[in-house]
Amino acid sequence: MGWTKLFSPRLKITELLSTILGLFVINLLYTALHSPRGGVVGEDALILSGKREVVGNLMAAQLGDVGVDFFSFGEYFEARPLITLAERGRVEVREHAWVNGATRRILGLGGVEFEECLALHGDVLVYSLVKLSDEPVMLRFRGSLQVFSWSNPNFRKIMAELANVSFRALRGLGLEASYRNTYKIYLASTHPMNISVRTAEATYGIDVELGEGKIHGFTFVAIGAIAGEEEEALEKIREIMRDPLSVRGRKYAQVKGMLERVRKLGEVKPEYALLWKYMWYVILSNRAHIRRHPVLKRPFTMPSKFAFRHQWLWDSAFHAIVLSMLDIHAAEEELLNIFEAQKPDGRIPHEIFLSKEFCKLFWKVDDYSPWTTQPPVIAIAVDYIVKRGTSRDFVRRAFEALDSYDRWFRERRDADGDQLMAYVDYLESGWDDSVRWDEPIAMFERNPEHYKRLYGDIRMAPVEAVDLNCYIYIQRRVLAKLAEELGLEDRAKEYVRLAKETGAKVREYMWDAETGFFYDITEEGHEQTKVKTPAAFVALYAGLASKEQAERLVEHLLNPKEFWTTFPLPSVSADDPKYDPRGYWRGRSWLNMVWFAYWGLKRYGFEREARMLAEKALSIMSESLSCNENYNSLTGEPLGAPDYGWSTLMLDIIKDLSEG
Ligand SMILES: [Ca+2]
Repeated sequence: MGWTKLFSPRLKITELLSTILGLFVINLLYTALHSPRGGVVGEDALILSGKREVVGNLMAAQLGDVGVDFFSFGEYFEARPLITLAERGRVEVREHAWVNGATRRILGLGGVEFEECLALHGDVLVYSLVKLSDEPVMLRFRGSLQVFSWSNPNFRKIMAELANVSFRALRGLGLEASYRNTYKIYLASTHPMNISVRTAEATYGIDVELGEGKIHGFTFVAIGAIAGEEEEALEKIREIMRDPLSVRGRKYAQVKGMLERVRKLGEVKPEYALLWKYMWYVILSNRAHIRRHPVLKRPFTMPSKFAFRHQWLWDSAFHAIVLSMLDIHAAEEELLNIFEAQKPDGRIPHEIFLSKEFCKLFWKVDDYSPWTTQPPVIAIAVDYIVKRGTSRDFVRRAFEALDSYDRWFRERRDADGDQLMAYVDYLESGWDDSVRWDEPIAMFERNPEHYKRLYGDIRMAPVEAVDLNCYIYIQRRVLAKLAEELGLEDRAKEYVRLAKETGAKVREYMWDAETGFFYDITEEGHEQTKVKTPAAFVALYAGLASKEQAERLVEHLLNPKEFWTTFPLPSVSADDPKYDPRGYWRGRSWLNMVWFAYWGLKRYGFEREARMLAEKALSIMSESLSCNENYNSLTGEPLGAPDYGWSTLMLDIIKDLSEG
């Protein structure tokens, strides 16, 4: 295999020269592209100053002070840190630019200047540090690779056992780790790695001596592979060690290609131009493709490669809505995995894990999906795909999937048969920790046997939620349209009737005239829970509110004491005693709710209010140049996962604002 030659402590001089020449060219390119304030200069370049995150296919990484603080490879492996200096010294960041998905910094370490680059393309990560000063220097690095833990280190050993994880030091090469003998990862370095292996983790130290002159560098590579393709992976490592900048070149080209496609959508308002480009980068970069996965057969979008690394039902519906603006095929793919995962009883599952072992550990279910569903917003995405032009095959496939899904709701989420569906699990609601579920969970805990008799699998007293039933109403309207398109007149009539029934019940039971708001109700007894949340504004989106009800809802929406906070639409009204501006679904703001409210307002003719709402959210996102999972509703601070998929729903709104 010739490992000794490949991983000799120093790169050969010819290789170094080509590296340096490459760096020189790239430096010129940077100088040409990089404006001092980090704005966009080149038409097809996305340049952000100070951004630390890079993503590939299953890989994601985040820069630390020096090196890579955070790294993950699907739901298989992670590292904190992947590579960093063993001893903390004074680090001076002299330049930091993120260009088309790769980072480059000029660092001063104890007076010596280095150029540091991090790039990720596909399942290949390259980190390099090249000395720009003359004096010789000795650097000591350390790093690690661990079994993926989903933020619970206690899971590591269990997962290592469930998935037959192994770590192996390869003489002269570096480290090999294997997950279920299927997904593999290789770590390699230009300088020898001193590796120690434990059950669920490997750690390593690397001594890097860089001699006099400017041509010395250190390169660290991580490559993902699949069983049977180990040789190809090792060959790739050899190639990259010869030409580390090739990975960055491929990343540039990939992102440039994305931005060229986006350009065809036309211009948007100048104040949103940079955010627009960046959010397109986010939604397109979050796409992933897993080989040899029995359910995730097509590419799909991860909500965030930094926190949520598999496919979720309602996230994917939102992703499909955004993707349908640019690429109908990608939007269809987003839903086809989900249709494929549909269970024989009609349930479309909540999520599809990359790791079956993790699903088992978290949900106690021996499958890639748990026993729950998620907010049924797929029909909304299907409607967008149909409107923006799809095939008859897709229409038929979507009708079949949604038809049996709706039947499943009737059979399994409507114990009292009133055509108002119930959430029976807080995670199923998508609003995981919401104040809405505090009382239903307490009710369940007081008498679990009673509820188990009604529903079997259940973790809170059944709630006929306002948003859920608006979604069901819309789903039935969409099903009626699809049936009509397929020439199924009777089915179309049936769904029109079912939609009417659900719609009428939402109006009858969920509206409270005294406070002028829509509330969730308990399934047993139909009592309103009186927790004010933006779920009520979905009634505007669905068109279920009367004109008078809409006016009263808008008063709540525009009230700074309720929903008109710094970042609008907190997940519970700011006058609720449990409101916490940083609380997860207990006061943070989420962009999918802004999207529903925006189109809901427009539907009732509140054009000015819709624009004000969008501008309030967009100004904070533009200012911080962020597309986070959620925001502190009081301060506007970006929270949760960075580069979050459904927050790109704001692309749909930017387009509308720019055309209007
Ligand atoms: Ca019911």
